[in-house]
Amino acid sequence: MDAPVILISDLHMQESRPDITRAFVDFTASLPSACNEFFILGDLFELWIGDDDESPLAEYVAASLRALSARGVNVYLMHGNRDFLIGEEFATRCGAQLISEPFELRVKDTDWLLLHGDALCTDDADYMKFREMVRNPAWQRNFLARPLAERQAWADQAREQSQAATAGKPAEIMDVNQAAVLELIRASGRHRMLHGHTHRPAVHELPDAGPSPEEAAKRVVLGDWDRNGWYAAIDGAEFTLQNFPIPGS
Ligand SMILES: [Mn+2]
Repeated sequence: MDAPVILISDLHMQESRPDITRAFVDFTASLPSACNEFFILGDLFELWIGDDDESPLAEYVAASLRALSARGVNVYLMHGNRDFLIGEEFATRCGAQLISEPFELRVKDTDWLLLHGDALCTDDADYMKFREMVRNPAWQRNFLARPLAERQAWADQAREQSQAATAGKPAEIMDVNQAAVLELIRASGRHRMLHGHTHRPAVHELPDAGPSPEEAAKRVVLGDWDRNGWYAAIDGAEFTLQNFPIPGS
């Protein structure tokens, strides 16, 4: 893992999974000094209803990222579909920079495109409609102005509805749409894409979208943290996708 860029996503941290929180804190503490940039590509938390919802979990996570940042590592936070309400205040507490997607990353001479991944799941029309609503700044301002208890109740209900809807959907609808992937690669002119969200860790070769007929474009998918933790390490054109067991999971 001696690479300048390390990326993770989909930890879904919550009070009921202290094993994942512990694994995350250990992971950040053990990042090698060769790591200059650390990216969290969304769904760091299972739920985020506003930076003013102070919890021991949030403070614990912020403290570990602050320590990482104090060691000279640049920490970047991208929103996921569960923690899209993380704001500048929490990012500052983490010593992190909030980034929007798609984020264009250059490592040595290689250009990467980073996303959470939900925006690529265009086959799920209901979800895309929901996403458009909750990513709207006016909706967010209005939501964040409501009392915490009201926000929590809304989130509980949204999660129940989402679980019920997900149970009835074929698996391929919740994966990325191949045309959306290719369109983004072509429009950006970048041939390496990395995202999480789908919980289907893999490295996909896209022969038709590469920089030349001999070279395929690549789509790297991070895994979610559950029994195993996942990360990608990027060093220019070289990269690895790794996992490790989470003790006590
Ligand atoms: Mn997600």
